Amino acid sequence: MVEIPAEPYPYPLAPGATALVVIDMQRDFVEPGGFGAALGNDVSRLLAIVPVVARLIALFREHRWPIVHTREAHRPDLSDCPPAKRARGNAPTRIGDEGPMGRLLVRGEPGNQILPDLAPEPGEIVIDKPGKGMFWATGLHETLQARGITHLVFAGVTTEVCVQTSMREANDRGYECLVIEDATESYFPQFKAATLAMIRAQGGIVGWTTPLAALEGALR
Ligand code: TIU
Repeated sequence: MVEIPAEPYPYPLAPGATALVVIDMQRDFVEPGGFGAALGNDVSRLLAIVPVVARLIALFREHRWPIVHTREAHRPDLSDCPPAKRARGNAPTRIGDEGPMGRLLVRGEPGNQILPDLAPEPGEIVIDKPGKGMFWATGLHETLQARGITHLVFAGVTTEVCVQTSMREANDRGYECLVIEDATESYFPQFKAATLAMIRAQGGIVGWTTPLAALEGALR
């Protein structure tokens, strides 16, 4: 175990059994004209974490530890998109509709691609998930179990939606979870702060939080 300075107490990272999970760093959420913008959000805040997430990915590649990249993505026929999800918000442009970066939140479309600066490398795990959480209808738990992964380090967007949902799902499946504070972002700064606070409250009821510099310092 390597002790990582974290809140609410040091995180016991298990070398060889730890994977990085980068949640939904796709154009749909970070660039104008995507799904995030269609929901009425100012997407510009999210771009700022890209260099930090890139540093975190580099750290895991340096150690040759597994990296999982997720995308929120639906099949082109939308058979994996519940009608309620598509209808929610009553937005003029919805999941599956044509936008400036192709069909919103649909697999293979330009907007559904991970940002070039954070692109997966061969051998890394890429998961298309139809929900907010990374375990729903993806088979990811079995993939991680087959590799002996017990610890997950989280990054990506948005903190209180797909990151938090995935981290809570992972916690219920027995994974020890650490979220990197400056490698995640929300359209709403107050939601990010509240999410990090509730994750580490009550003795780390969902997991731990720490800045990237603390992880780098402990691992290098
Ligand atoms: N809307 C919002 O904040 N997030 C999402 O819809 N998906 C993810 O968080 N990836």
